[in-house]
Amino acid sequence: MSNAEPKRVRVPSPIDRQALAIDVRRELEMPARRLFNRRILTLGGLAMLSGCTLSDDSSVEHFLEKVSRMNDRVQAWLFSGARLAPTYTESDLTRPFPFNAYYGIEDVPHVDASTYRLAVSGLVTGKRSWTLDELYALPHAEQITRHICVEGWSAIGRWGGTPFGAFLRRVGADTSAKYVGFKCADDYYESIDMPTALHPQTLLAFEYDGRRLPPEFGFPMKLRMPTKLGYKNPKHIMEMFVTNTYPGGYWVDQGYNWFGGS
Ligand SMILES: Nc1nc2c(c(=O)[nH]1)N[C@H]1C(S)=C(S)[C@@H](COP(=O)(O)O)O[C@H]1N2
Ligand SMILES: [Mo]
Repeated sequence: MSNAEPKRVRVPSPIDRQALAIDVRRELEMPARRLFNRRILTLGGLAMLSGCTLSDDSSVEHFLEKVSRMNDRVQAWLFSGARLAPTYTESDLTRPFPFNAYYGIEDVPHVDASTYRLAVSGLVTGKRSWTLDELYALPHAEQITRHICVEGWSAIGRWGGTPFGAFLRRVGADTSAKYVGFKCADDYYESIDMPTALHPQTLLAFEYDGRRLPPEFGFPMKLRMPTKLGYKNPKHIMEMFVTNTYPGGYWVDQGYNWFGGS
């Protein structure tokens, strides 16, 4: 048996393959693709653009990573703080609204409202923690928007809370920093780009459909961003921090695209 056996292309693991499909589909859907020759944006074309050869597992992984990072840059470049996601009316609401998490509904964390404190840290002048009553007293906004999950469903819901950009300014956040990171009451964590954090429709949501956010939808609060896919919207937020160090995210660290625009 010679040791010159050709390297075989191994199929990426299921999560990578899923992430690849999402990213490549998004890449093809991008308006920016018109900048390129349509034909170059095949898998082979993307491999060429990213300077990767798909000859073994680690190069496939490297390729996936590169496509995803290219995708982040294109999405960040196309993102406009002024472009609003579509809004809907009461009659469009999806009932019942679906629950989703990386675990079943019986394992939803139950956060105690009386002892809860939201910790705000990192690049902010007002490092402190907030009680729920203090947060509920902040300016109120509502939205009826569509939540899109990469698992292939979408649903229209109504959320109430406080505009996140105004909250960031109130806590003296350095809005020239790159990221806002979140830690949740389950093992979930996420991070977003500053332009999305400051987008007018980004809401720190305490309510679902006019009532206190129920446990399954993220009590005591979730970040609701109609400009981003479902997995970018953290529920059960316990801590948030402003940073220039890339914090990643629960699904992102398993291969999903970080920008995650919808
Ligand atoms: N803390 C936490 N946040 C989370 C998740 C999770 O598992 N834990 N799942 C994400 C995903 S993939 C989706 S689609 C939405 C689901 O939100 P919903 O239960 O309000 O529909 O929450 C997102 N935020
Ligand atoms: Mo999702």
